[in-house]
Amino acid sequence: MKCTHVVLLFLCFCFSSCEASYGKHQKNKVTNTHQLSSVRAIIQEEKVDKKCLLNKYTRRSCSKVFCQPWERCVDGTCVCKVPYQCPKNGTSVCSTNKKRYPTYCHLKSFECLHPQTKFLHNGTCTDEGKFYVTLNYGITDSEGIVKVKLVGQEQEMFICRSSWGMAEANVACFDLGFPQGALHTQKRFHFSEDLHTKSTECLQVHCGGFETTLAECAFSKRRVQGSQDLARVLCYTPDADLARESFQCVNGKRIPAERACDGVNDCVDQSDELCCKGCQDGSFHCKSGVCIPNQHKCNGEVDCITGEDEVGCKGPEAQEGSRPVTVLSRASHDGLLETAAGHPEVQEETEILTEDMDTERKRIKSLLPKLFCGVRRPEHSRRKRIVGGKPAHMGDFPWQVAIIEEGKISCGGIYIGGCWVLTAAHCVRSSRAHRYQIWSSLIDRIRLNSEALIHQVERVIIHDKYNGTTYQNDIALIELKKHLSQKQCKLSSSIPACVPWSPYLFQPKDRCIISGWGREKEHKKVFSLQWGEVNLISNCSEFYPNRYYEKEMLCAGTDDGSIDACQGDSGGPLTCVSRNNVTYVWGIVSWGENCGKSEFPGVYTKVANYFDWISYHVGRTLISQHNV
Ligand code: 4AZ
Repeated sequence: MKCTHVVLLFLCFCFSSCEASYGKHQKNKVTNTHQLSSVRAIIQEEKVDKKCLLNKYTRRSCSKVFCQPWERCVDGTCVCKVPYQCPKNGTSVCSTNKKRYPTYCHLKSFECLHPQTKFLHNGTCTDEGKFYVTLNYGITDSEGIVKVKLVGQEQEMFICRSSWGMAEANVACFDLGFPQGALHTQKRFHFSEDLHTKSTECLQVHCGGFETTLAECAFSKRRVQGSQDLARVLCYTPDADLARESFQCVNGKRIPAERACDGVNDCVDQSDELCCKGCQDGSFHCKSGVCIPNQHKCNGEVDCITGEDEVGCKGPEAQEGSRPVTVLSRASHDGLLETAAGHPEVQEETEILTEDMDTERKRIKSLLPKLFCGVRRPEHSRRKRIVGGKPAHMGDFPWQVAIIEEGKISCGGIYIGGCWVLTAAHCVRSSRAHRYQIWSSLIDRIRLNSEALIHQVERVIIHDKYNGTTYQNDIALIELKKHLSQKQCKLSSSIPACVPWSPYLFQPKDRCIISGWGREKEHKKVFSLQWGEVNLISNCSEFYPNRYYEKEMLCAGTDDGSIDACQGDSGGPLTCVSRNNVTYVWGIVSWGENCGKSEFPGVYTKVANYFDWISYHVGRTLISQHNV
């Protein structure tokens, strides 16, 4: 195992040095092409998660990425919002059909539904507003040096090469009618020298990667710096000859294999960055298997659905912005600076010509309603203790509830907001709804604490595919009765746990917490709420052959089996905390062979698999954390 890594590291090193010395040693490169492509194939093999690829995830798969603010997540896919669902704040923008929209979000949501209508410029529409992109001096229609005519500028202008990356090239090609974007950003062309001498200025451009026209990207003007300073592009056509190992994007585009999992959205649909076991240099690996560019780390916007790209950041002054004009981060000996796109750039005055719609997109995002869940009150943040069945204190598990039947705690449950409690189907029966009481904010069932509240049950909803023999779909919802003359349920000391919307939020080996009033190992009765830390376990069918259903269940336990759920804990929570400190109900205590045996870990209902079922019953707005 170690040996393979050493070999691979060496190959990686060789691969990047070969790339870096392109031009200087082109002959060597040609002779080694075959060798190099097999190296790339090995690297590619290691990086990409093939099983994940079968799901055909794209930038619209909200179990992998966040939707845009003009989209909402429905059944795992980002779908267009209708314009009235956009925040009202903002200034008007003009579209290509010369219509004015109250905000950028309104226009983007309209465009999402009617793709022929695109952004033209900020402000109200004027007659002289014209924007277009052209390719020049290329041999075919799909390649050339990029020229742009901006709204409010009289002349067409070249784009500076230093600001030109795959994000910008993809948008330009898309704008030009190549739906699969660009293949290359720096293709060499032969053109006459006087081309440069004529143009003394070029346009710096920066796109966020979500745009459908270059008009949405930020433009500034600066002096041309040399003969190679103009941006060129080769747009992708289906007959593009890659002549080497390729990665097949979900949209059908083929990209060189080594460009998968490098943080750059080469595919346009992002499918090359969503199923990665690791990421190449220059990019950051989200726990959810997504590669994002390093510049997106600590930029003030959460990119990883698991939140870790904005954790441990040093504050605004240390944040790397996203516009090349401001992201002059690495000075080198010759006075050149490296930009976000990795191109050297001379620091000099630039004149900003168009607004940055990426900043506007972020601002719109910040205006969207936020769901409150999974965050304890600060005074109740649980003190860290050693692993073991430990007594809980008031406020430690504000989502934990007890189901009382005939005066005894029969099961646990999880408060998820509104009047709703989640539990295991095997804990309850619809016909017995009137017999249950739900106790919230309870710690000790003998010595009652003042915060404890008793709720009657309005109805019980059992999953229609619950199987009492196999314990498949062991999930149920309990709706609490509202107090007379009140429209809402009052669970004053309770806080809802968040319902996970994606199966990629937590992974095997992650540490999570179980809690309940269930029995101890020797079947000793327990009176006060207990908790313990367990690890998520993969390949659980090894422990339970023919009884474990991967899609619907998950396993958790400790190596020695010392921490486990037991009789009476059923229906209660297995909660996991994301890197940005949000608590999710990842599992519901369901079953297991005995208690506390390392060879038989506890089995839990995989809540993420039931997000749509839960939201169907409780309402999307109650549990959706993002873009309702
Ligand atoms: C039960 O009987 C039960 N060790 C719950 C969890 C486990 C075993 C039994 C897992 O409710």
